[in-house]
Amino acid sequence: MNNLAPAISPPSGVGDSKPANQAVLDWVQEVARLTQPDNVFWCDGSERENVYLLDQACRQKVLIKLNEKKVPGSYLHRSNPNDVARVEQFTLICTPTKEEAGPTNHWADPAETYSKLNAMLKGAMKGRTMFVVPYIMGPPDSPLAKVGFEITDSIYVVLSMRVMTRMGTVALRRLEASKDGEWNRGVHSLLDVNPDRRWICHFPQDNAIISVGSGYGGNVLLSKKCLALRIGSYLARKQGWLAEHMLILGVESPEGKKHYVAAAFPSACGKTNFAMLIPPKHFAGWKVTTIGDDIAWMQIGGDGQLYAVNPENGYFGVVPGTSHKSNPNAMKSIACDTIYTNVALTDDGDVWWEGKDGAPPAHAIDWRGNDWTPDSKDKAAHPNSRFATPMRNNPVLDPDVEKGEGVPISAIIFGGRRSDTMPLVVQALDWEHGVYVGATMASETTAAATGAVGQVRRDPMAMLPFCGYNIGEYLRHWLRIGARLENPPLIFNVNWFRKSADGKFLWPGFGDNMRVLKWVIDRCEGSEAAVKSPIGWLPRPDDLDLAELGGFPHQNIVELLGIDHEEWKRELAGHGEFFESLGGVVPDELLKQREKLAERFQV
Ligand code: GTP
Ligand code: SPV
Ligand code: MN
Repeated sequence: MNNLAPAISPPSGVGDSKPANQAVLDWVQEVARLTQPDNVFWCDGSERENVYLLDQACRQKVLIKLNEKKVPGSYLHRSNPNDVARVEQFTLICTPTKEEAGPTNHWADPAETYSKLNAMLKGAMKGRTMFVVPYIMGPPDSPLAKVGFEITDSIYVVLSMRVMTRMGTVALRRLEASKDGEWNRGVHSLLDVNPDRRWICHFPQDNAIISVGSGYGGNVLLSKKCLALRIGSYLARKQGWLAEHMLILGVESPEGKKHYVAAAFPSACGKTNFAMLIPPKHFAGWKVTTIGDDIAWMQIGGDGQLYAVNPENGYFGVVPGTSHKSNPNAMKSIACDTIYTNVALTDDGDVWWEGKDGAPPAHAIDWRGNDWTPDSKDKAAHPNSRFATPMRNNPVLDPDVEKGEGVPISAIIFGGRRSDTMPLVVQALDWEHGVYVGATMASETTAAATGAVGQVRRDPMAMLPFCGYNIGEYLRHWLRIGARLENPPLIFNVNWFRKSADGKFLWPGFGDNMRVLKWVIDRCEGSEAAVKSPIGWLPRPDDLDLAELGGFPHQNIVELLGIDHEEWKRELAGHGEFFESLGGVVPDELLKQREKLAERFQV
C-alpha cells in the first residue's frame, strides 16, 4: 500500500481555514520554506473536510474502504512492513544536558539534532501536500488542556488525528482564549519511510516534537505518546501535576456508590481491556465505565484528592485477541467509523485478525497485502495491528469524560506481564511504598515496540519509554505529589499473566478481573479483608469473590496469591540491580524502601 501520496488540490472551502495566530502562521511558513510542499492544507475538523480527505486517501490507496454493510464508515490502512511499531532506540529526548534526559532515555544535543533533522527535512515535502492539524488534548474547558499543532505530509495521520484528538477549529478557539498562548509544535514527515532515517525527537524546553521516517502509530500521532506523555510529563513536573500511561475507569456498585480507578500497565498489557471490562454475571448490578484507555493527566483538587482527565478523544487499541468473548465493548466500539491498521482483509471487504470470533476465513489478504489462508505460516494480522476509533463509539463511555476538572481517583493500580513472582494483586502499605512498587515494576516486552518480545524488563510506572525527563526526578515528583495529597489514592499492583509450571495462565482475566477490582474497591471502602505480607496487603483466597467461576481450580488461587521466597530473593536483587543501573538518581526514600522490604522478608 502506498504511504507516500502525491499532493492533492482541494476545492474551495476545503483546507483553507488559516488561523489568525501570527506565531502559528510564522512557524508554518518556516516549515514550508524548509520542506517545500506543493501546497498547504489547513484542517478545520469539519465533516466536509473529512469526507473529502477519506475520498482522497482511498483514491491514493492510502486507505481501503471496507464493506459498508459489515463495518460502516471504516477503512483499512497497511503500513510499510518495516514500520509496524514504536521505535524506542530512535526516540530521543533533546535537552541541553544529558542529565536532564536521565539514564533511561536516549539523549541528543538539541542544536545538533535540529540541524540533522533540518537536513533530512529539506525539500522532503516536494510533490506532497503539507497538512496543518490543530488539536486539543483534554476536555476543552479543562485547566489541564493543551493545544498542539501537527504538521504532517501523511493523510493517514490527519485522518487518525481527527479520531484520536479534538481536532480543528475547536483548538484554534481554545488557543485564542488561552491566557498563556502556549502550544506544542509538532512536525512530521514520512520522508521515504526508511528505518535508517527514522527519528522521533522531543525538545521539551521548546515544547516541540519532530518525527521523521515513520508512518505508524505512536511514532507519528504526535498528540499521543510524544505530547501527552513525553512532553506532558516534563510539563507536569514543572507545573505540579502528573502525566501517566494509565487507563481511567469508573466502577459503580449496585447501591450506586461510584469510584474511579487509574491503572498503569505497559504497552499491550491490558489497559484497553480493563478500561472496558464487563463484570461477570455473578456481579449483576455492578457497572464499569471508561474515562480513558491509555493516558491520564492528573492534578490535585481543592479537596486534596487526585483528579484525572483523559487527554485523548479516541482509542488506538491492539486488535489481535479482541473478540466478543474477551472484550465485547471494544467490538462494539470498532463496529463502525474505525480506521484499522495492519489487519487482514477478507474477500467480502471485512476485516479479520487472530483471535476474532468465529472460524478464520478460507481466504484473505494479510496485513502485508499477500494472499493468506488458514494454512499460511504467517499471521494474517500483525501482532501490533491497531484500531483507531472515536471514544463516542464506546457503549460504556463514562458520562463525566468531558468534565474539565476530572474525576476523583480512589485507587492507582500498577501491573505488568509477569509469568512468575508477582501475585494476582497486592496493596502497597502507603504512598511511599506504592511509589516503590511502581518504580520497580517489570514486564515482558510486547510487539508494541520493535525489538525482542517476551523479555522481562523494569518499566517504572509503565513509563520507561514515555518519561520525557530524568527518571530519578520523575520518581521524586511522585513522592512530592504524595506529600501534597491530603487524601491520596490507595496503591495496588496486579498481575493477570502469572503462569503455572506447565506454561498456562493461572487467572482467567478479562471480565473476571472484576473480582480483583471488587477487592480493590472494598479496600478503598475500608474493608479489612486482607493479610499483611512482606510485600504488602494480600487478599486471602476467601477475601476474593470467586463464586460462579466455573471450573476454576482452587489450587490456582493459592498459587496466584502465593509469595515464593526464592523468587522474591531474586526479585529483590533485580530491584537492586535496576536502581544501581540508574546511576545514583534514585531518591533515598526508595533506596530505604528496598532495605525495608528486604528486612520484612528476614523477620
Ligand atoms: P497499548 O495500547 O499498547 O498501551 O496496550 P493496552 O495496555 O491497552 O493492552 P490491551 O488491553 O490492548 O491488551 C493487550 C493484549 O493483552 C491483548 O492481546 C489482550 O487480549 C491481552 N489481555 C488483556 N487483558 C488480559 C487479561 O486479563 N488476561 C490475559 N491473559 N490477556 C489479556
Ligand atoms: C503503546 O505502545 O503503549 C500504545 C500504542 O499505546 S502507540 O500509540 O503506538 O504507542
Ligand atoms: Mn499505550
